[in-house]
Amino acid sequence: MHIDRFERYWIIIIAAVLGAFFAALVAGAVIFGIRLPSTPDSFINPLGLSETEFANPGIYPSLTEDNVYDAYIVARMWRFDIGSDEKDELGNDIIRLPVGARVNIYVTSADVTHGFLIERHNVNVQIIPGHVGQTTVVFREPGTYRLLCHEYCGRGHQQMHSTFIIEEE
Ligand SMILES: [Cu+2]
Repeated sequence: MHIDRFERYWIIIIAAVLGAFFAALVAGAVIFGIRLPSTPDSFINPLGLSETEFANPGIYPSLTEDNVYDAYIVARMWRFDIGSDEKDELGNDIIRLPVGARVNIYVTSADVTHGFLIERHNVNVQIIPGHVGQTTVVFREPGTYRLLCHEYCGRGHQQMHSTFIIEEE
């Protein structure tokens, strides 16, 4: 079969571009751990959170593993309830954890759709009332990281954030 010289070049270029896209997809999934949003892990009645594991929001150390925590977080207009006694000047929770902490996050909303993003970490969850969002974060570097609501949720949205302070042991 005869293929014209320029047509052959174009076939090679297109094959190379498709190969680069596929390599980026594989690298994103394998190296950077990027996953598509999946269906929620469980459903919950947003009006009856007081009868669920979200009745007492907080960060609870794992009973079996060192420096592993389970976090139950309720987003509501316009704050994240993480059960911390330490607050910033706006009344938002401040969480202190040791460096290397692995946190299994369970988050739900008591009212409207919120966002859940921890800066400089691979955490970006949409919080939908009635759904339980689940993700895991490992704080490898000491520092101060904000947790932000990044979905517009009403007139107090811009003050809806919390702070993780990761400390050297
Ligand atoms: Cu918001």
